[in-house]
Amino acid sequence: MRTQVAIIGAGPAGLLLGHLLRAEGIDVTIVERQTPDYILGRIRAGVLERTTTDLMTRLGLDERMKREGLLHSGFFLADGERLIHIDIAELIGRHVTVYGQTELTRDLMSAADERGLTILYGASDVALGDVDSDAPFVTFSMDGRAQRLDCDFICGCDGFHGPSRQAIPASVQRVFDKQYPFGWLGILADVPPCTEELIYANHERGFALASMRSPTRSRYYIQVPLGEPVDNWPDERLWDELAIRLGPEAGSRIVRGPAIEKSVAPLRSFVSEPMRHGRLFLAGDAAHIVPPTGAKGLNLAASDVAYLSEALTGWYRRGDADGIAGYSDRALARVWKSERFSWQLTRLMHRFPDTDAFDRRMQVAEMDYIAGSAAAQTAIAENYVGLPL
Ligand code: RFL
Ligand code: PHB
Repeated sequence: MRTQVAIIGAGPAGLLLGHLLRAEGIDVTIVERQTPDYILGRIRAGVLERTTTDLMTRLGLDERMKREGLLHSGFFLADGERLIHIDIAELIGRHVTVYGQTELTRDLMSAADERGLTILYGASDVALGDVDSDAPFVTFSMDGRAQRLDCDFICGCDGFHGPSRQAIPASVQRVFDKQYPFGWLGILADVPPCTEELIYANHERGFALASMRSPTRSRYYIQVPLGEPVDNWPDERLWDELAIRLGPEAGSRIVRGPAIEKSVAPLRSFVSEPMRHGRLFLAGDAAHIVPPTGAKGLNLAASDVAYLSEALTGWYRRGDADGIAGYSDRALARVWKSERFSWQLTRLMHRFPDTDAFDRRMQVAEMDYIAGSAAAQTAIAENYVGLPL
């Protein structure tokens, strides 16, 4: 088999990139390990930046997102009894859109056939070959048969655990890794949300987040120790804990219901540099992870592929190699700013096992500052809606 651009991974990064390249007439094949149902069963991101929704608009795939997505003009930071409103629309003049990653992925998957985007699901043993030559290739097995896909470029959009990052020699790779001593236990339930806007709460028992997917579907998270078994949290115990951590006002408005999904995700900050090696590019979680506190992971995947599609289009349209050469630096500049924001918000909103009296006073002082400073609120809002591309 032959294609111009081989993409590994049909998550948001791979699917968005595939569509952006197809829109420029570039031939693309995506090789994905899982089945479509498995991918659509992963409950992840909920908040989309304007940069991400603009890409869906550019692709003409925003019809359902515009109809069903919830435009949010602000969110709350809670600290004990205090609620600080970050009015992003007032401060920055932009909104974010609450639309699940699952829905975005579904829209991109459904449009693949009509746009000529080939996706090979169920590929096992995916491996990358000759990435630093002019003739890279991808091998895999499908239906028990060995396959080889020759291409001009490989885009590694295969998430944190995929093979693409490993294809970059350790001698040229620099890894930055920070693991947090806690995870988020998430619950999805078909009940109305307790709040119209998201609430990020720093409570003495640990962080909690009230989020949603629609007016009838809620998504909540609580901070739990690393390695906490989900079975320790039967639904009722989790609802009780959320009611405490979200504070009396929001807590009393919680509507309880059976969990549709419940899982624990560890928190991590991670960057692998560079994001290009020869004819291999990394994008999204394959290259970097942010803790979910800033709602940046999916949005960073989207900005990476916006840059990457521009670089590859320049190559195919004009023979311009500058975009390709500059991709890694350009993407990393934005990645590190999102890493900073996600790390800072994580530190501010969580109770760490070693938080001492001084650290706690620092959190309170920072909350005081944010509560009383339009400049501080603007800085948070500017990052939350997404820095410009
Ligand atoms: P993905 O989504 O992991 O997709 C990678 C794809 O590659 C496939 N793959 C392989 N294919 C072939 N061969 C192999 N060997 C392969 N290995 C893997 C996988 O099957 C998969 O289909 O990475 P991508 O596309 O870079 O997208 C990244 C986002 O998924 C991620 O950053 C976000 O979900 C992070 N995130 C959030 N991001 C936001 O922007 N806003 C949010 O509100 C937000 N909330 C969250 C989140 C992530 C969470 N978890 C569970 C980590 C909340 C949570 C709880
Ligand atoms: C979610 O709804 O899943 C969500 C929202 C905001 C975050 C993280 C996750 O910061």
